[in-house]
Amino acid sequence: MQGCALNLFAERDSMLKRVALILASITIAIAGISAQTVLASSTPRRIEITAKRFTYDPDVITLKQGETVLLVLKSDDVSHGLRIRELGLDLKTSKDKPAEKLFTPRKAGDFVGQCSVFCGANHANMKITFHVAE
Ligand SMILES: [Cu+2]
Repeated sequence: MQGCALNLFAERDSMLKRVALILASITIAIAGISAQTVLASSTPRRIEITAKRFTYDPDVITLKQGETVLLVLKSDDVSHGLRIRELGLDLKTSKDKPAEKLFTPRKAGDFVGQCSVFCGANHANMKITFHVAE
């Protein structure tokens, strides 16, 4: 009789341990997922654009509406800008001073950006397209 009670106690004890183990695993899994979420939202995709008389490289950028990205505009020669009025974007850069800006497109569509700092004869034709997907 006493042996039976001990056995029951041991069984209950091992079940409690199993439950505790499962709960611990779930907690770790949830913590992992939220850590990933925090990491994903705190490190936006970095997009580097190099401006050079009279082009941008790349000259087509694909973004997602509502997704924040870090735009980095560099220049290989003189001062340049990048302005897209419809998206409220205006960056300016000079040769040794890249411009960095967190940017979240709020509208979907194709938007043509233009250099906003006079940089020479073909300045008016210095264009870039932002393709913002829904
Ligand atoms: Cu220009």
